[in-house]
Amino acid sequence: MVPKVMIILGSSSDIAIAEKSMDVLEKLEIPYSLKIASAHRTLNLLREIVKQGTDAGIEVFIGIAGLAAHLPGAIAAYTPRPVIGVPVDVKTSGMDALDSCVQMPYPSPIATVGIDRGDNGAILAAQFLGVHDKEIRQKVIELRKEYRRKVIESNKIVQEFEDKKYLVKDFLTIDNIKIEDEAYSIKDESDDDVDVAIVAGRHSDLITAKKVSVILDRLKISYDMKVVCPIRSNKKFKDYINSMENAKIFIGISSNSSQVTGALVGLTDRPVIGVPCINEVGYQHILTTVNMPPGVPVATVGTNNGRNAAVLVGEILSIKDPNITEVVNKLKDKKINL
Ligand code: AIR
Repeated sequence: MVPKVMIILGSSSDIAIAEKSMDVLEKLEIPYSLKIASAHRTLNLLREIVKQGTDAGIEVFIGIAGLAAHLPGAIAAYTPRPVIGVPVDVKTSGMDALDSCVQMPYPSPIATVGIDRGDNGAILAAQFLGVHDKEIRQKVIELRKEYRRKVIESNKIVQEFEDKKYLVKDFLTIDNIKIEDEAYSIKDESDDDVDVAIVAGRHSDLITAKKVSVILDRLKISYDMKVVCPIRSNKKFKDYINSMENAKIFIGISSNSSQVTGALVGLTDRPVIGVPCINEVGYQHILTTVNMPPGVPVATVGTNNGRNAAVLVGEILSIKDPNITEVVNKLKDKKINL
């Protein structure tokens, strides 16, 4: 049997993080492979694993590594399939590994998740597969509901503080709140659907959004684009995301506290790609985009790297599209330039 996902570790010392990925994939009943191959110590082995895996039909790769974590990048060099990077905290709190994964040059994006977030790496892989497979998509939706239920149920802890005399006077208890159901459900497709919805938080982020659209045009992938901020125009933001409910992939572009991607993951079960931007004082916002809690991954690409966000879309869609596979392969081999 050819697994759908291949997890590659830089070392056996990364196994605890890989176990988080395995637990999710077991739960979602997605077959996977687990290999150890270092980009620095065993590059030839890595190349063989990735090439043979791709040829056999692996659809998504997850690279897990610490320190100068060039493993996911090295995987991306040998496959047109999407590569997810999980940076591991070995030294410098994992910041070295994070930058090694996320700050990739065009046209080799790594869909980076938070430091040590093997669970989110696997959920993201399932979301990528779910773009082409309704059964997997439905399983991700159920998993998201489980995370949601856990948060709501955790409010029970408040009742334990019965000796706090001012707290017990609170009129608002979670049991009394009517909670609107999260709008995750699979809708019928129509001819008007676009593949990608691009959301920029403010007009100055359009410089980065434009880079996404130029490459998507060249890859012949349909999209819609909107500038809307979830904090300043909350209703408009929600209405727009709902109107795009059949988009296969969302791209959020923002700086500061990365509220765009944070809000997007709450409103869709689809993969969300995050492009952190540099704000007016020159501070880049990778951490506020990438370090998402378990259950809600954001596939983060490098700062201002709209072009890599578009290539990542191409890679996700390439899973079932030989034409896009051919273009991505040529692009990576420098046989064409988009
Ligand atoms: N690593 C291995 N080859 C290249 C890199 N960056 C990473 C491993 C692990 C860390 O280095 O992914 O997180 C330490 O590896 P080890 O084998 O010395 O424990």
